[in-house]
Order: sequence, then C-alpha cells, then structure tokens
Amino acid sequence: MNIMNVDYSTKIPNNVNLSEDRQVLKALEGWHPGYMNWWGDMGPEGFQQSLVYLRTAYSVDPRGWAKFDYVKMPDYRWGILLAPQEENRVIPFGQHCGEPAWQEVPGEHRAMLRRLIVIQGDTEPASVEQQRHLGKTAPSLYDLRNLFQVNVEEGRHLWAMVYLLQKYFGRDGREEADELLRRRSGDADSPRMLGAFNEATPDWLSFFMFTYFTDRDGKMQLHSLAQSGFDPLSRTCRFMLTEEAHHMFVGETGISRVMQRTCEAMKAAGIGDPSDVAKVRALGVVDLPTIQKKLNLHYTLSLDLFGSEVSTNAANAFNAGIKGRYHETQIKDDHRLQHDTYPVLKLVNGEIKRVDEPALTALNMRLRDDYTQDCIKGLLRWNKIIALAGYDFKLTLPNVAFHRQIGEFRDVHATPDGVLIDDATWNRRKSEWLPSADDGDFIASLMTPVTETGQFAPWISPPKVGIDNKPGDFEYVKIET
Ligand code: BYC
Repeated sequence: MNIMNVDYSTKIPNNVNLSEDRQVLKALEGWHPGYMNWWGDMGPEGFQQSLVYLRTAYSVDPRGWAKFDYVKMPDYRWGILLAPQEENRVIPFGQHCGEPAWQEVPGEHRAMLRRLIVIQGDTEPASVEQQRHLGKTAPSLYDLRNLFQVNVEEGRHLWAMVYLLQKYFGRDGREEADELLRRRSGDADSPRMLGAFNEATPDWLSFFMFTYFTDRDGKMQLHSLAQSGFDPLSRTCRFMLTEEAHHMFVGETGISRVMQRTCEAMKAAGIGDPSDVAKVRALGVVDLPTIQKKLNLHYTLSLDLFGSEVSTNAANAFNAGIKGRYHETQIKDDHRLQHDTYPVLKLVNGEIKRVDEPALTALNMRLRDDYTQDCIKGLLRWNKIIALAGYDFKLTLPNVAFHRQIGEFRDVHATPDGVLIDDATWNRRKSEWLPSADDGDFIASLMTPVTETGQFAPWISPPKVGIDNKPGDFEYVKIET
C-alpha cells in the first residue's frame, strides 16, 4: 500500500493498512457507532443536513494532501492518517537517545504513554463540545464553514488517538477509547481532563481567542509528542500538525478582522480615544479594552495547560524518550539534560523571581516559554492594525502570575503587570482585567447570525482571501431549512 495515499475502501479511510489488520479494523468499526452518536449529541448544533465546503485529507503528501468539496458533516470521512515512516529513525532524546525508535509500545513506559495519549485525545472532542452552539450566531457563511472545518478535524484528531489506543494498548486501550466518548466538557460528574477544556466558549470572540491561544498549546504539545521515541505517536502527531495550522489561522485572522473593523468604525466616527468603551460600543463594534480582557482570559487558561513549571512527570516523560522538547532535533545539546539548568519563574519570599532549576524538571516551563514566543507574533500583527489606524493602544500578554489555576502562582493574585495583590484588591479589580458579565452581555448582543452569501456581521471585516481561493460571494455553507 502507498503510504502517501489513503485507502477509502474500508469504512474508516486510512493509510495504515487497516484492511489487513482485521482486529484493529473490527475494534474501530465497533467504536464508530458510539462516535456517530456522540457527534449527533455533542457536535455542531443544527446544520447536520447542510452542505459544507470542507477540506478532507486524501493523502499525507505535503505537496497536496487535501481536497475541497461540499459534504454533509455526518458524511465526513474521518480517517486514520500517519505521516510516512522515516527510515532508520532513532529516539532523539532521553536515556534511550540514539536507539532505534519503537514500533511497539515499550513495556516499561506503557502507562505513561497511555496517559499522554488519553490526555491528548480528551482535548479533541472537548473543543467540539465547547463550540457546539456557535453555528447559530456565525457572523458569515465563511466563518461558519471555518468553524465546521475546525470541528470535523478535531473529530479526526480524536480518531487518531483512538487508533493508537486500540492498536497498541489492547483491552485497556479500548476502555479508554470508550471513556473519551463518555466524558463531557463542563460536566460536573464527568468533566474533560484539563481545565481550559471545561470552560465555555460563549461567543465568536472567544472562539477566535481559543483557536489562537488554546490550539497553539495543541501545536506545542503535538510538536513535543511528534519527537516521541514511540514512532506511531510521532507519525500521527506530525500529520495532525498539518491540519492544526488552519485552526490557528482562523484565530489569528479572526481577531485581526474584529480589530480591523473596530479601528475603521472608530476612525469613521472620529473617536480619538479607543478606551472610551461606551462610545466605541455604541458603534456596534468590540472595543479594544474588551479584546484585551478576552485575550487575558484565554492566554492564561492556555498557560495552565502546560502543567506545573517544575514537574517530575515532564522529567520522566523526557527521560523515557516519550515526550521531547519543541524542535528537539534542532537543538544543539546532548538531548539528555542530566547536568543542565533552566531558569524558572517562581515565587520567592513574596516576589516573582527567576530561579535556575534542573533542566529536566523545568521542561513544562521551557515549552511554555516557547509557546509565549509563538503567541507574541500574532500580537505584533494585531498591534500593527491599531498603529496603522493611528491609535495609541497596544495589546499585551499578561504576566504569567496573573489569573493562574495551575503551577507556581495558583495560590496568589497578581495584576496583568505582575504586581502581587491581596484577595480584596483582586475581587474589587478583576473585572478591569477579565471579561465581566456586562462585557459578555455586550458581546452576546452583537452575535446575530448572518447567513446571506458574501455578507458579514457589522462587527467583523471580511477576510482578505477566500478559502480555497473562492470569491467573496461564495456559498461556503448551503443551509438546509
Ligand atoms: N488541568 O506535573 P504536572 C490540544 C494535572 S491541547 C487539569 O504539573 P504534567 C487542543 C496533571 O494531569 C494539547 N489538570 O503536569 C487544543 C497531573 O495530574 P495527575 C493537549 C492538570 O503532567 C485545542 C497533575 O496536574 N495535549 O491538543 O507535566 C483544540 C500534576 O501535573 C492541568 C497535551 O496536553 C490542567 N491544566 O503536564 C483541540 C499533551 N495541568 O496525573 C485540541 C499531553 C496539569 O497527577 N499532556 N494537570 O493526576 C501532557 O503532556 C501533560 O500531561 C500536561 C501536564 C502538559 C497536560
């Protein structure tokens, strides 16, 4: 079988030769009805009979891997796609550094590997659940289509992790695969595993922030897992990253378009002070201070996804050769980190200080630092939009001590500038920094759906180019009524 092209002859499209792997095929076919039930119950609300202009992966060849066509979402071909196997690949880090990559699960690291795959798998359906109501308030057919593209691909990423569980982990893998369909985002009794995936995504500004900041955690984690010595996980994550890029594009351009529209409206109305919230809101656009608050919320929820700054879990996963660093193979060191240190932000006698920690236990902090660097790029672009419009306002990333539930700073309160404050001050001032109920109500008031071809809600600019180079009036979703 040609690994580049996908076999569509089985119920589950794949490039892993499922037609000759009857046991796994049977397990996946057994899981399929439960997945479809989950999609029906928890996938995008409404629109299941609409024709959506979606891309589907038909190959893993980087030169051309997707095709676009109208598909009803339940008919989307969720497939198992792994990047091609690299010949003679070796484990690039940890105590097994330089040994041949594993094609089977190494017994001694089985539990750790399964845990990481389950956590990764759990986030995928969680995000679909969080976004399921957004179709009803989409600002355009273009945006509606992008939402559904993101959703079906998160569904495919769930399939990717379920394949690994069912192929390589036997009975407990199958049980974990069932559990992935049982947990629910935000459920009091059976929540999703990580904090940010139990938060609401109430409006489209949150959706854009989520796809910019939280999907970017996905990017960093997938990059780290793509380095794994367990080759099937590495190959799976490498292909997932191809799809992931579009999700972050949706976030970055979404926020750009909101800001573009706000700046245009402020200029047209002759507003000189972008912080005059009431005046800006009266124009029916989102004011920049509210965008900053949403950014503060989603960035900090996403920082929590990196776990504690100092973590023995992270050290063990690295030592074992299971989870590497961002761009591990490009880093020039011994890839074992036995004697290295890394500066970690910590709370020392009530002050935020950098302290050198063993590099092995500081791996979460290091990945989080790489993440922050990656986040800044979008901020620079967004701030350019404001500057070009002639306004003196800059979006910034809040200090890492601000609004944290995990790690060093979870028990203290800090301002976005990193000044430690007491509980009373926090409670009095937090609505200056995080979206308040009033802010939510205002944003909700803007969220009226626009379903005419080529039209956009007045709070967001049209995109510069269409998906698959389609013209501005393209009917991205043919809505069934
Ligand atoms: N919420 O040593 P610690 C994506 C738990 S997103 C709740 O500090 P560790 C996507 C932790 O589980 C990427 N619990 O951290 C994006 C542990 O519990 P146990 C998803 C948390 O283990 C958008 C305890 O605290 N993939 O793909 O080094 C749309 C101590 O843990 C949290 C991954 O995350 C939290 N935020 O690091 C769709 C990759 N943080 O075991 C998809 C796999 C920590 O003691 N996961 N805890 O009961 C990992 O690599 C690591 O498990 C973590 C945590 C980075 C999550």
